[in-house]
Amino acid sequence: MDGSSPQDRVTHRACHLCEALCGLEIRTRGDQVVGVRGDVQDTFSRGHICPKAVALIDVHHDPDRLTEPVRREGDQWVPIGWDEAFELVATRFAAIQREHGANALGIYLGNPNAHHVGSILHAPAMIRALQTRNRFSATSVDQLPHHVVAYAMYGHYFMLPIPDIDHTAYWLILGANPLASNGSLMSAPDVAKRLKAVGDRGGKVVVIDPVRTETAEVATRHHFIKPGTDAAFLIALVNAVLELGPPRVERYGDQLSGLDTALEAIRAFGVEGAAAPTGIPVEAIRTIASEIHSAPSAVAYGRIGLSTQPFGTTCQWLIQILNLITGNLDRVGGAMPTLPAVALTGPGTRPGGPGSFKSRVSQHPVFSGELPVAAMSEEIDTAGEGRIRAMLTIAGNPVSSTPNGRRVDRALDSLEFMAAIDIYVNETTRHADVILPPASMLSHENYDVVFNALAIRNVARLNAPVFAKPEGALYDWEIYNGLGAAYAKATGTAFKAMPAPSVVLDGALRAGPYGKTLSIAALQAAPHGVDLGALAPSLLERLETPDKKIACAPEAFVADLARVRREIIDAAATSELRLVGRRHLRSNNSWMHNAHRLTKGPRRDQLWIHPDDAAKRGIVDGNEVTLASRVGCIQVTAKVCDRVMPGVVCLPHGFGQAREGVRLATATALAGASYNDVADETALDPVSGNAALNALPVTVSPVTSR
Ligand SMILES: Nc1nc2c(c(=O)[nH]1)N[C@H]1C(S)=C(S)[C@@H](COP(=O)(O)OP(=O)(O)OC[C@H]3O[C@@H](n4cnc5c(=O)[nH]c(N)nc54)[C@H](O)[C@@H]3O)O[C@H]1N2
Ligand SMILES: Nc1nc2c(c(=O)[nH]1)N[C@H]1C(S)=C(S)[C@@H](COP(=O)(O)OP(=O)(O)OC[C@H]3O[C@@H](n4cnc5c(=O)[nH]c(N)nc54)[C@H](O)[C@@H]3O)O[C@H]1N2
Ligand code: SF4
Ligand SMILES: [Mo]
Repeated sequence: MDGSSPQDRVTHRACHLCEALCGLEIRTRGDQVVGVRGDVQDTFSRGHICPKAVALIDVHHDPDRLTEPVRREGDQWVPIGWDEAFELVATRFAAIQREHGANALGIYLGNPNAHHVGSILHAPAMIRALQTRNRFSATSVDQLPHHVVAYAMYGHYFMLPIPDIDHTAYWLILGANPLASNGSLMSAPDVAKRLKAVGDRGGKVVVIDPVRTETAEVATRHHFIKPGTDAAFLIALVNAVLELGPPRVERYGDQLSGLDTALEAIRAFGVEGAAAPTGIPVEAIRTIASEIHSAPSAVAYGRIGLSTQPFGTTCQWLIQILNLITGNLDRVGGAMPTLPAVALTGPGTRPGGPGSFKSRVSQHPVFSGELPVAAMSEEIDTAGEGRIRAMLTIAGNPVSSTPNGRRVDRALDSLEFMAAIDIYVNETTRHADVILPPASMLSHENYDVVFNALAIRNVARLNAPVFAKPEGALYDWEIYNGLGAAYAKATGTAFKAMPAPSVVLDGALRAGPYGKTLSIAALQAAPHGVDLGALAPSLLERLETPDKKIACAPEAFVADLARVRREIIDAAATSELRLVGRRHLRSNNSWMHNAHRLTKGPRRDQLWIHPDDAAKRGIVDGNEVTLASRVGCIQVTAKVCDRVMPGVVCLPHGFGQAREGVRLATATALAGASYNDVADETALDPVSGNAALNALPVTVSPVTSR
């Protein structure tokens, strides 16, 4: 497809776009990328690739991608020098903080930060230097419940047991669609092949989802579940497992605390009572229980559909309990923590944990130094001491990615000053006064600190830059150093610039568990990656709880069962529709719609609605409809189909770039509206503060022509 020529240069490098860690072979001619394909020699991905990686060509060559710092003057963007840009941002931040207090500055970090070594290792120092406690990130519209559960049960927010899908005999998937997303908190190139292999070994894959997803279609079985009722389903399932025999917890010896307390609280619900509101027949739940009970190994895994709903933390806790009582926690074929080359747990790392304060306006919980992003707009638009008056966004698009996007939009517009470290003028950064764009990712050296640590094998890979950094451009970490220094100067504080990522990384590798053999040089000598072996049980010796035991019954989780009873089990049945999300192989959250290669072809922005629900409302396929929630409404196109269960409508997030001032030629021409313009910022999982983007009550009605 790429018409290669002998003069082409080939660089091998892993893709940074999603969590799957695919090795790429990138072909260039001069300063042009002419082809991207899978690196068949990659020790982990063995040539697997998806359409997003090929679209890196579009992103790199995108005429809308910023290549120099810009300052907004009216509706114009004027190029400025780096020193001027740093000084401007630093002096404005400093002045606003002097006038209104240190917390008048807010910071939001988006998802791409987790994929870039120069952000994950280097941003924290600059952020600390900026002295504000008003910090937010995409974590609280994503995986925060996993961290809260890991901290409470295992003593470290990053001690996340990863499903051992290559060895399991039974994979129960709840609220995840790895065939579209390529997996999350489970880095696994080519999930489709690995999922099929479960069946080929005689195992089973069972999917629990309100939508018959691509994953559901290839699974052994799929059960529709009423959105937001998974906590009840998991309680029923745990109880059904306990009916088959005592908990199989011998392997944990005396390293369990609170198991009886947890199980007693769960038993109080029974199987039938808990199953009733889920829409899944009790016999089906008993079947799953006996399959898990008799399988040589099994693992339950829940992602976005479980984390971003009103019971995110309780769902993730119950998944741990289920894996534990079936003896599958910390076992081959079950769920095990990784042992990454750059340690994210253990000595010298930050264990996380609840904050010592609550959010100012709504008293939301703070975890690991971050406030829930659902509270960001109210922290900006609510008057009073401690109100945010200036913002810095770093590789984040909260207008499209966080709840009540229109309120976020208005809040950002009301700021005294905003700066963004970003590559585009998009829905969010259009509100900035200054944008600081890092050089194209293809000119960075990269190492996946986070996703190597979440992979289904222990792997490591250093990714060479494809191009030299263009003259005058800066890497992300150089921007943090520049801004940190300028801020220190403006405030008379101290800032110590960080050395290049390769230096920090080399130290981290040498200090890590494979430090005797792994270093930058060793990784450079292995351009297709290093396999460090299959996951192995290690949780028990690595527990960081004070008593070195698994805490099975954290008080806040057990207490939340009362809410499960009140809001799921005892709730009166309603006929209201519930909105859930979906991803497509050709999307990447909200920011790749300017890539022509991903947006051509059929529309992917429609609202899926069940034929019965459509008929009741007089809606036919292709109709324009109004989707409304407590916070507002959007107009979308209906696609009538039975891939959603009755009572459920399904819409992808990340559309709706067509807003005034956005400079994305391809994206703004697309149809579609933003899911998060109806997502409700007051709907969240109160235990963690994670936004409840899914299972949202909505109404759908035809748009009547006037
Ligand atoms: N309704 C709904 N909402 C959701 C979700 C959902 O399932 N449903 N999913 C949630 C999840 S899981 C996540 S992770 C969040 C993501 O939330 P965000 O991270 O806030 O949003 P993204 O769409 O990933 O936007 C990434 C931003 O980074 C910029 N960017 C891209 N590459 C680079 C780079 O190399 N350097 C810099 N500096 N900037 C770059 C882009 O221009 C864009 O502004 O969205 C969440 N929102
Ligand atoms: N192509 C593509 N890949 C991506 C991304 C992308 O935007 N596009 N984003 C990346 C990111 S940042 C992340 S975090 C991962 C996420 O990866 P996944 O967790 O696999 O996310 P989704 O594909 O959104 O799948 C979520 C599923 O939850 C279901 N669901 C919604 N509500 C409920 C509920 O109440 N109960 C149950 N049981 N299910 C429910 C939805 O129907 C959907 O099928 O994907 C990553 N990979
Ligand atoms: S699956 Fe993910 S890592 Fe692999 S090529 Fe696609 S976007 Fe990149
Ligand atoms: Mo995410």
